[in-house]
This record gives sequence, C-alpha cells and structure tokens, in this order.
Amino acid sequence: MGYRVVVAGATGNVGREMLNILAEREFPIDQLAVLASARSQGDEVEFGETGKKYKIQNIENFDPAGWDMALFAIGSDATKKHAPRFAAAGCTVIDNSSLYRMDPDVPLIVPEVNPEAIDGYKARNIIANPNCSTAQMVVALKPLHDAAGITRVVVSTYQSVSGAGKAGMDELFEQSRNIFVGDPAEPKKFTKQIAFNVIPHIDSFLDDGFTKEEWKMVVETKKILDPKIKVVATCVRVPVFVGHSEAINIEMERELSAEDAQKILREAPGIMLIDKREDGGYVTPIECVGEFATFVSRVREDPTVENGLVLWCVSDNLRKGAALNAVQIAELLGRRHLKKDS
Ligand code: 11C
Repeated sequence: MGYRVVVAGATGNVGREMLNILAEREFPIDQLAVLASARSQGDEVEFGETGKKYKIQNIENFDPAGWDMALFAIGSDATKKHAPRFAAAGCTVIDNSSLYRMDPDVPLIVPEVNPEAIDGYKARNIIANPNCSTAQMVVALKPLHDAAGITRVVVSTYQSVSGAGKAGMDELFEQSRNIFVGDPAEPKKFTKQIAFNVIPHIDSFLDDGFTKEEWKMVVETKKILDPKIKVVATCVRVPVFVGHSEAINIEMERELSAEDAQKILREAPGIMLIDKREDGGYVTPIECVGEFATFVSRVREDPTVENGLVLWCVSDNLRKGAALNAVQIAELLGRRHLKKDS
C-alpha cells in the first residue's frame, strides 16, 4: 500500500524535479495528483521516466481531503493561500517556500541532520524545506559539528541561476547568445548582466546591508543544526545553470585535522567526498547535476584561526537544495508517522 500524494507547482524547476525524484526513488504512491495554477490546467507532465503522464489540475479547485501529503513548490504567496487549507483537510504539506521556515510550530528538516524534529509537525500539519544554499551546507557541517563542536562559519556562495527559476536560466542563455552575436544583453530577472559576470546579490536587501538569502543561511542553520553556531554569509549569483557551490570556513571548539575531517565526511550520510589534492581532484557544479549527494572537496586546515577548517561544497540546488530534500522528508514522514501496511 502506498500514499495519496499531491505535487503542487509541477510546471516549475523544482516541481518537475519532485516528480522525477518520486519516480526515481520509487516512492510508494497509490494515487498522484499534479497541480499548478489555472494557466497550466489540462497540460500534461511526465512522471519521471516511467512513461506515465498526468494532467495538471488547477490548485484553486482541488479538494485535498483524503490525500496523505502534498509537496508544495509554488512560492510564498500561493503557499500562504493554499497550505492552511490543505493542512486543515488532513493533507500534510511539505513546503519548499520560505513562508513557514522560521515558524516555531513548523519543523524545518534536513533528514541527514535533524530527522527527529519532524515529530513536531502535527502542530500545523506543515513541514518546511530549507533554502537550497542552507540545505547543502548543513549536510556538510553536521558530522563535523558532532565531532568537534562548530562555533562559527564564514561562507561564500556561488549560486546557479536555476535558483531564480526558469526565468533565470533563460536569461543566462539569452544573454550569452546575444553577446556572441553582438546583440544587447539587457538584464531583466537579475539586476546586472549575469552572462560572463558574477552578481553579489541574491534576494532583497535588509536594513543591515545583508541580503535575505544571506540572512536565511544564518537563521535556518541555527534552527536546523544548532542555535549557538554563528554564521556569516556572502551570497553570489554566478553564470552556472544548475548546482550551487560554497566555500565554507569553519571554527570549532576542538581540534580536528583535515585528515580526520575527511574520514568523518567519507562516512557521513548524504555526502560524497571527492578530495584528491591534485588537478581536477575536486567536484564542480556541472558534475553534481542530477545527483543526490552533497559533494565535499578541498578539505584543509585553516592556519589563521584556532581549530579551523576550510572546505568546498557543491550540490544540485534543484535536488538536495529543494526537490530531493522534500522527497526525503516525505519518506521520513512515512517511516515515522504515516506508516502504511504493506
Ligand atoms: C536562489 N536560494 O538560489 C535561492 C532560491 O528561499 O527557497 C531558493 C529561495 C528559497 O536564488
């Protein structure tokens, strides 16, 4: 026996990956409903490579009663409208937007890091999925925190344009082509030219000069991993289609050699350590596309602080950073709370 599962936002970058990953991981589904806005009603989407196609239904008219869980990838405004309605009808919402992440009654879950926190989901019947740049970072930090007690993290991100949706990917493609043929490369989605450039700005600016993306990395890491860890982030958009990269500087309570850190990371769930200390012996974003793992490379000791490490971390932002983590939450929810007789 399986679950009655809803995927909402099935036409977007993340919704499509949710369908692919549910199919790839053979999530036990008895019935699947695929939703989007009225604009896409009646269009067909494929369920991974199973050959099955589903007609998109309008989320506005969908009755969630009797459905077990809904994976939402519809943005904060639509989530605000529909998540309470689904949750009240008994359909647990696993939400990819930022709307509920910092709500104390909503667990914010990365299954490799804080699976037990999911037990609080009944307060609102909603579970939040973290921001992509946070998700991969906490997967890498967790085993090191357990080993040596992380006190402070300084992170610089190199985030792909798919984090800004399909419009971001289209803009990188069109600008690159326009530059090659000598046409103007006007920014639309991004504030400056993204092709052949980098932009130190993701999401809106806050009063203290940080951006909301940078703030999310701070508060979400504290909620998921440990409120005592200090985090400071600089988030940068780079001309990469898929795959977020991060240079992470870590300070710890206790000494941990690079060699011991490598051993720990090699065994840790969700991590693939590729760290050969030679030309090409590390992972770049192109190589992580379509993968489940969070890749860690370039682990080394930081000689400028006491008990410091530096590492490079890469992951598919549409997968571990969004759709995969949501499906892992669904699997965890099933295992811990919604057991079905087989
Ligand atoms: C980006 N991290 O790369 C963002 C996208 O809070 O879920 C995801 C935003 C979020 O632009």
